[in-house]
Amino acid sequence: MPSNDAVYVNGFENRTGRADNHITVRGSSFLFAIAAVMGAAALGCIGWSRTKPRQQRIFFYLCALINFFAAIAYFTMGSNLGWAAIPVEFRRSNPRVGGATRQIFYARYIDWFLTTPLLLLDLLLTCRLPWPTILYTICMNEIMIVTGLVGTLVATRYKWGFFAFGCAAFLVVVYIIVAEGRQYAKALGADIHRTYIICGVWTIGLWFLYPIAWGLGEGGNVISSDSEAVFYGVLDFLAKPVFSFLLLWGHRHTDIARLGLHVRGAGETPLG
Ligand code: RET
Repeated sequence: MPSNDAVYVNGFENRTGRADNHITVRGSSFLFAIAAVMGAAALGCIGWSRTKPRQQRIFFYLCALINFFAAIAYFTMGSNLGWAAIPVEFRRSNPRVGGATRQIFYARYIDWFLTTPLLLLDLLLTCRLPWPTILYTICMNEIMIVTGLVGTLVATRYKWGFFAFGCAAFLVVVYIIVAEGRQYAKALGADIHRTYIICGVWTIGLWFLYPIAWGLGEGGNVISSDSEAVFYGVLDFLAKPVFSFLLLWGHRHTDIARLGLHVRGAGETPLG
């Protein structure tokens, strides 16, 4: 419960202050459930990695890290932590929110800041783009996340300026996945090409829904922060555990040496 007088219901401040309108941790069991799924997915990736020699495990480790970070983020949010009450200037559908505040989960941006570069690494190493392109894409991605976070925390309509910068950076990421990555993947043969296309289409399709969720939630204040949490929760489930499965399944026969990702060649280290 925040220490000031404000009363929050479903993430919206209720200024009537009625006794039944206390802060709820409603939604937390949903968030804990996602945390558990993410944790299980991380363990699954680690377990699966043990079927491969160490030199062949890069994609498994990346996917395990992605899901582990997310498990911690969802545990944080399920515990009703990692959020702040931000004043809202914008309001669309909910007349109660005039001059009020909104529950903003900044914890998810810490998660995204750490996990979206790893997701991109998964994808861009699959098509084996050159490192300068990978670095450039990841930095554009970080601009997208940070401007999204700043936009979320800004109370005035200038938040949409930050959103616009984030969208511009996002379009660069999309361009590299769609145009450059596809060409490189094609050159790596049918198996890797198929894996790249499946995971690339999955990624692009899902990632476009995040700015929509942002516009309806933290940006436009059209949906409550509970609905927003469900929206992002479903997206994160599809973009992390399901993506991990699709990618690792696609790579089940890939020899990492073909991607130039081995250090000394598979099986050549003293410990295998
Ligand atoms: C923001 C707002 C600023 C503009 C854009 C956004 C896009 C965010 C995306 C997030 C993807 C997150 C994933 C999480 C992992 O599961 C920051 C919402 C374009 C694409 C995939």
